[in-house]
Amino acid sequence: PETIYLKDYTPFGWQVSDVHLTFRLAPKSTRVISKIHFAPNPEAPAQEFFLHGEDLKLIRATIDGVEVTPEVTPEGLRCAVPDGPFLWEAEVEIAPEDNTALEGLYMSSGMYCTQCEAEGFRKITYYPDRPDVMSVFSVRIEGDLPVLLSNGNSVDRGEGWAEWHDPWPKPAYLFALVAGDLVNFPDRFTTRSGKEVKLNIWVRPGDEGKCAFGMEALKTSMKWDEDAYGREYDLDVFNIVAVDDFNMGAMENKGLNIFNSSCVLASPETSTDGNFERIEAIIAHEYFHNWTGNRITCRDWFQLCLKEGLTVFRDQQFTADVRSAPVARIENVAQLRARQFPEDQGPLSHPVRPESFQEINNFYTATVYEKGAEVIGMLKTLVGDEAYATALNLYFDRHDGDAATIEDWLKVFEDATGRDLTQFKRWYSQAGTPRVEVTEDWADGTYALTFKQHTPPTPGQEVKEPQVIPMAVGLLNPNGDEVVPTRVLEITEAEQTFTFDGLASRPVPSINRGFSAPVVLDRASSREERAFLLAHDTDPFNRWEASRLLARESLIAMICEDAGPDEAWLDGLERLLRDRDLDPAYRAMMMGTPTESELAQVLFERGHTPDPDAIHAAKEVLAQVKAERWADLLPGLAAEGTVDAPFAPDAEQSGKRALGAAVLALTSRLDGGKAARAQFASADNMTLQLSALAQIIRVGEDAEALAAFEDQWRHDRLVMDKWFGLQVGATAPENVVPRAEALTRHADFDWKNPNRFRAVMGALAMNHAGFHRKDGSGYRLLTDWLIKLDDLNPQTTARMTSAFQTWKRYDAERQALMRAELERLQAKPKLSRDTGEMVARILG
Ligand code: BAL
Ligand code: ZN
Repeated sequence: PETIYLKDYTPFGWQVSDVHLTFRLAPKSTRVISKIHFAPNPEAPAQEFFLHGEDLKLIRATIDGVEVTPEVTPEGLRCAVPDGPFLWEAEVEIAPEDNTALEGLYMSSGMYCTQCEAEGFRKITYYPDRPDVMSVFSVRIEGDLPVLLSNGNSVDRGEGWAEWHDPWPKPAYLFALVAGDLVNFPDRFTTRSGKEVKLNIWVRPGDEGKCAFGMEALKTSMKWDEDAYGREYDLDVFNIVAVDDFNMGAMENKGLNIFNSSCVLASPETSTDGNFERIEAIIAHEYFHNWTGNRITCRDWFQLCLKEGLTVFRDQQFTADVRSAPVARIENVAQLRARQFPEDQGPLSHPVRPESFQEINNFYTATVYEKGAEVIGMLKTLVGDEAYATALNLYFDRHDGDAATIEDWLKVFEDATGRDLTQFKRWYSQAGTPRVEVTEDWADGTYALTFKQHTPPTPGQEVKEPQVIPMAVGLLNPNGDEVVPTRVLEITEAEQTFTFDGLASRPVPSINRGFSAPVVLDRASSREERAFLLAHDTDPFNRWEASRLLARESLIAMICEDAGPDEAWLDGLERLLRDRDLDPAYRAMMMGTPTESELAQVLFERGHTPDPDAIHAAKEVLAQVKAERWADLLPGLAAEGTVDAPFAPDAEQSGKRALGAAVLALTSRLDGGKAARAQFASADNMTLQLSALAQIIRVGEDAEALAAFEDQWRHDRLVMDKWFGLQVGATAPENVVPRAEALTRHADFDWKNPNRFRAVMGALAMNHAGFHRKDGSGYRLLTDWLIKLDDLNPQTTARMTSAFQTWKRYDAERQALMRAELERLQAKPKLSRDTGEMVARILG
């Protein structure tokens, strides 16, 4: 397959002023008629006229009304064209019902829908399918279905047809069409300048009762973007559609967002608090794209982080504002460490702005999204809130209607602040997680902190230059009082020292407060110091971090030295758990421990070969010790974790339920699951029902509860995804593969549905000790199914190969088993470009 390079960017040779599309819908033979006005692009070099097109049957094509016979290839068509402006008309036939890749126009449960980002539009008609070609679209849909939707504003409609017009020029990846037997959940929003906007959430009949939360989240997001960024909505209508078969979470098509139904439908009975929080964030994210992504889009796909990093940053700010800021920050960092760090520290490592790819779908990654957001957070920290706001206003003013680049983005900050961001830009070009070694000095009232930064080599990048690292630091005196409040140290050198004068005693530093930079800190600190920070740090993130490090080191000592759990840490944690002034959500987080995968990574970095069974066993012992040690404390905490009010999915109630769930996980180790069974029987919301079921599964005698759950929920696909996933995710390591295997034979294992496939296979890959069974059965089962899915859905298959990205951490036998499975996948006849690229990168 061809590799595409950022350095080869060339503008398209023509501009497109307007596009008229007519769709005559039929499952096996949809006709798409396009009329497109092209005019030579004065900014572009001379080139042949090439339109992208894949899996299309060309019926006819004309230029200025005269029939032409283009040269058609599997990737598109070439044609001789006039020197000046011309009208291109083409009619193609496509078969949405046969489109299992879920890219382009496809069918899901009888409804037509589209997914065009990144390069799906070329499966709809011949077109310059690249984000820098922006045009005004008019669409006519003809089909025997009650609801026919496309982007923009409704122009007119009648029985079996509808016409739409989107006045805002857009690239083809933001095109969308939906047609089906849908019902809507309507509302309205008045923008701050008084414009009335109709809002709709479109769902399959029967799902109307699951729209209210999403609608509230949408209205809150619209208001927040006005208040926080001064951005108003710009069409008469905003439509959201829920679709069952969807590769991603959701898609920001202009005026017609399409959502994986799991990311928009919610009710207390069927959704957990985690689902509610995620749905709120995704609705916000897609809505915020209207400005950061749609009004200002990307010049090319290498600039993906321009819209994704910024929009994730904005949705994280939103969540921090509408929920608890410290809890949100801890969740974001935990997510970054769980998903982005392994990517950045393994064979799939790539810069936030990649410089080459074979298949762009493989770069919708945690690095582009989450590290991309961290980079913007650092920029904001460096320039300050006010300058950030000025720069963003300049960005919107200067680039509205543009397909922009990272250079454009950084230039607005340079122009707004006078700063030179040349060195900062390395965050976009250098892959890998920087490691920062910290040493300190104390003499005559002066305290010195020395930082040495180093980024290990990553594929294709052996040598790294120093980056700009905003390091937020505070100092505490030995009594626990803060003597130097948070100060941002700007590290720019490979090694750099910062001093603090006039201190009465040697301070205890709190470093990288709020996780001001996405780096790994290497600092030799004592247990006592961490316990001190756990008790006294004023920065809630670092207080949590102190507990995390204590937990991690305790577990590592248990694994490597046969030590018992760290008593001092457990005492410190207990004091904190007893502190009723602390938010229950925060205390629930404090009760968490590092994931097994994270422990494996730390062991690997320290020169040990991680043993997944030993890691799992240590976590089990630790949980048992906590349960026994805190037997008296747990009932009180359980009471604090009980909600005595009608269900609300807000931060306060969900924090309490999170504490309740953390307590139940310990209690069930003392009572054999009795409390969990009682909670399961009486639960009137999914959060309680599922946290109870998880403990019942963990304890072991779960057949009755699983059957009852299935009986209760077999009609609900989204709830059944939880049922499929949990019994693989929560069971003992030795049961994981047999259970996953048995579930693939369940009548409702609809493996062509990405959510269902991910429920089982994702849970298998995420269960560390279960997936890494020494006999290789976990690797084999996953690969069997990836081989099967690749023919139908390359995108989802390719994403799931990342389960193998950490293969070099493990012992020689496991490495050989994983390599063999990757090679088996690689040898599959007709392996997709998506999966082929991923496997080759993982194998290195
Ligand atoms: N643009 C793809 C889905 C999302 O990031 O919102
Ligand atoms: Zn996005």
